[in-house]
Order: sequence, then structure tokens, then C-alpha cells
Amino acid sequence: MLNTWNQYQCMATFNLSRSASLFETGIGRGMGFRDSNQDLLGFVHMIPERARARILDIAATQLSDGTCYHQYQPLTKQGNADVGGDFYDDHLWLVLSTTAYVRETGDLSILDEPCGYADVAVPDGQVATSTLLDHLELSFAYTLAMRGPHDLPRSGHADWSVCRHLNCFSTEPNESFQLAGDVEGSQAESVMIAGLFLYAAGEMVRLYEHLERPDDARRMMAGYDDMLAVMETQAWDGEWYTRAFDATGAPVGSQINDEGQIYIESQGWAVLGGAGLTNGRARRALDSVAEHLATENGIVLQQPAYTRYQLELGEITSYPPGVKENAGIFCHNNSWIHLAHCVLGDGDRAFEYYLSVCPSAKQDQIDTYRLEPYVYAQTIDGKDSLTFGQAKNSWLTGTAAWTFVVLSQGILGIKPDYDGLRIDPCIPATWDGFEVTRRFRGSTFQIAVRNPDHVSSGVRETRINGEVHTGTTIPVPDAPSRVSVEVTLG
Ligand code: BGC
Ligand code: IFM
Repeated sequence: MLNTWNQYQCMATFNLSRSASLFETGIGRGMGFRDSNQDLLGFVHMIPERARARILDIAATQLSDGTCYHQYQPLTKQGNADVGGDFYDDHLWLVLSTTAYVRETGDLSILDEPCGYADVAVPDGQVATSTLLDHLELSFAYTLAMRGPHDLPRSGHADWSVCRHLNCFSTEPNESFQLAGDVEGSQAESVMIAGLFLYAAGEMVRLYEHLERPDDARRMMAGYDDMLAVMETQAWDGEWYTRAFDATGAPVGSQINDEGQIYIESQGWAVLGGAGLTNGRARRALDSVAEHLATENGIVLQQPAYTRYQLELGEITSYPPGVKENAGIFCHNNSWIHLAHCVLGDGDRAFEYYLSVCPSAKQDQIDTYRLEPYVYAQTIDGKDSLTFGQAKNSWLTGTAAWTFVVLSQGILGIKPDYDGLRIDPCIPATWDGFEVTRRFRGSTFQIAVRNPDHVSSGVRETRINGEVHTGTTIPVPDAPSRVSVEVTLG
């Protein structure tokens, strides 16, 4: 899966985003701001020049207020005006794709490239004045500024979960149905965006540290600390992190709800963003995922599934229980939980969960799974569905990129970093070790990891070309060469 099919699928998602497939609709979807930024995470190592161009194209569809065209057409590179500016997670994914590219390539020049905003005309013969770094700064500032009543980031029309629409509410107490449409000025909030912001802010801190701009790094850290405090004071529900607050300020993904009490996305992003790491909540939140959401076919998106249409939550409640975002297994967000377990050093759980959505592990139930056993599916029907275990929409899904990150950087622990290749695995304790050949910035790293004590994580010794090396980051040689790396866990 990792060497061949996963990367082949990453190439497909990079090229096609979510358009031109037998599952999605023709050219209607174009390139998604959110989707294509995430697809890059599984592509930057393959053809970095194409990744560079794509990042700049995407950035140019950001609007000058910080929001983005949600989709753009690849040939004209023009945003689709009918779906612009109202998904308040979009801009943050640009931070992830850009820093992934720079970590992989070391190419800092991309930060100074003029991009321009989609709504600001550039006179003929001139270049745009805003650079990619300006776009990252604007993305950071936008989320910090656009907050709701709990000081959490506002969600806009919808966050990553595109069909949960929190900005609708009935103004008539007894009205049971009203056409869903955002109520102007409503201030629904997203806990997932708060976690994603924490992660993105952490990336900005490390980028500025690498650029040797300590004042800017401190400024980013202040934003991080501010959001972390809000997350811990407003979004902890007792056993897990809440998912959102709707337009009336009521929690979504809380024990006080009768349906949709616990959601997967906010648990993953809280931990990836660094919440709950010093107060036991990260472990507790992931234990709650295991208790309420995990199944042998993957982790369902929320529980209990919605059984009736609810205006305050929108389209998500119109899907049958166990299907798609309504308590289906969305493989894409499963990978955030895999990575969160890697943050906690729990390689057994990360790998067990990975296998539960891995298509090549479905051979003995292929009559139930019913899709290709070599590319990830977007969803697998959840335990509330009559067709539990049946996969849907293979190929064009963010699962491809994120699972490549899980396997290569989370479990095998080979992480491209600004100063070299960091090797810090998180594997099942039963593994004796593994070997990997990784090409990185022109050199070839021959990596052997040994696990004599059968632990999951923790590096006891690193050797480079036979010599003991302090730390886990392998520097890049001045001239392209072969580097032999031996890592002993324990
Ligand atoms: C997904 C659907 C989702 C839709 C919302 C599609 O990519 O396949 O599950 O409802 O996006 O626009
Ligand atoms: O995050 C979205 C994505 O943008 C399109 N497909 C569905 C995902 C989850 O709703």
C-alpha cells in the first residue's frame, strides 16, 4: 500500500481533486481550496515543482479578507463565485500544504512569491504585491479575529464537514421545517477549526524559528496560547471535546445532546493541535473515541447517528444513519485519530485502526466491502447502516494523502523537517523493526530501524554511517550522497 498504491492514489487526487470521477459530478467541483491543500500533503515528495506551482495557484484564489474561493477551475484558475468565502477552515489548510512543501524541499523562496488575492486586480504589466507568506499571515489573523460567543473560531457556512450547516435556526418556536439557508450574522463556532488553528499556528511558530525571526515566532505562539486556553475552557465536555456550537450557542457533540453526542473530528484535531497533552484530556478523548466510535471497519464519524432532520444541523441530519457524515466511517478523518495516537506514542492502536480502513486488509470480506482492495475509499458504511462495512467513493478522497502521512510520518516516523529528516517511529510493539529507502533533498537515506525491546516508540540510539548521532534529526549532506541510518528503539 505505502510504496505503490497509496502514492499512485495521491497522484490521482493531486491531478483531479474531486472532479472528473465516476462518483463525483463532472467538472462542477473543480479544485477545492480545502481538498487540494490536503492532497498536497501526500504529493510534495513526488514532484516538488508541480506541488510548488499548485500551492501558488491555490493561494491566488484566497480573497483579501482571508476567506477563500472554496473551489476554482483548473484551466481558468478562476474561483467559482457561487461557493466563495464562507467555509472558515479553508484558509488554514494553506499553512499545512506550504509548510509540508518547505519541510520536504527546503525551498524557502516560495514564501516570497507574489500571489495576489482573487478580488484584487493587478494592473497589466505589474505583479501582485502580496506574497505567499502574507497569505499565511492573513489566514492566521483571520481565524484569530473571526470568533463567536465562546471565543472559538466561527465556522461559516460549514467547516471540513461540509454538510453540517450550523447557521440555520427557526425564528418561529413551533416551526418544524424551514428551508435551510444561513441566517445572516449568526455566529456558529467550530471546535475542529480551533484545533486546526492550533496545529497551523504551531507550524507557523516553527517556520519563523527556522527563518530566525524570533519576534514573529513569539507572536504566533501568543495566538496559539490564546486559542489553547479557549479550547480548554470552552470546548471540554467532560469525556471528550465538543464539536461545535450552533447558531443559538448550543453545543453540538456534547453529552447534553440526544443524538450526535461525540464526534471524531474535534478529538483528532484537539490532540494534533496539542490540546489535552498536559492534563490527561488527550488520552481521555481518544479513549472515548475507542469506546463510542471505533468499529472493526473503521471509526464512525459521530454517535448516536441522527435519526430525524434537524434544522440547526442541516444536511448532515438528512442522511440515513450510518451513511456519509451521519455516523458513516469517513476514512479521511480516521487518519487524524491514527496520527493523534502517534502523538501519544501508541503505535499498537494507530496500526490497528489503520488496518480497519486499509483496503488490502479487506480481502476476506470483499463481498461486503465491494470496492477496489488497493485504493482508499472516502467512506465505509457505519454500524448503524444495514450495509455496515460497505465502502463508497474510492479514489478521489483526502484519505489518500492523510494515510500516506500516517504511514510514512506517523507510524514509520520518517518526518521531513526544516533541518533534515527526523526519524522517530511509532510502531506496533510486536514489530522487530523495518527498513526504508527514502530520497530526500537529493540524497538517499538507507534507514534501518531495530526494535529489540519490543516497544512502540522512543529512540534509544541513532547512528549515521556507523557513528553515534545526538538527536533524531539526520542532517542533509552538502552534496547528494547515500546516507546509512540505524535507529534503535528502546
Ligand atoms: C462527499 C459527500 C458530501 C459532499 C458535500 C462530497 O465530496 O462525497 O459526502 O456530502 O461532498 O458537498
Ligand atoms: O471535507 C469535505 C470535502 O471538502 C469534500 N468531501 C467531503 C468532506 C467531508 O464533508
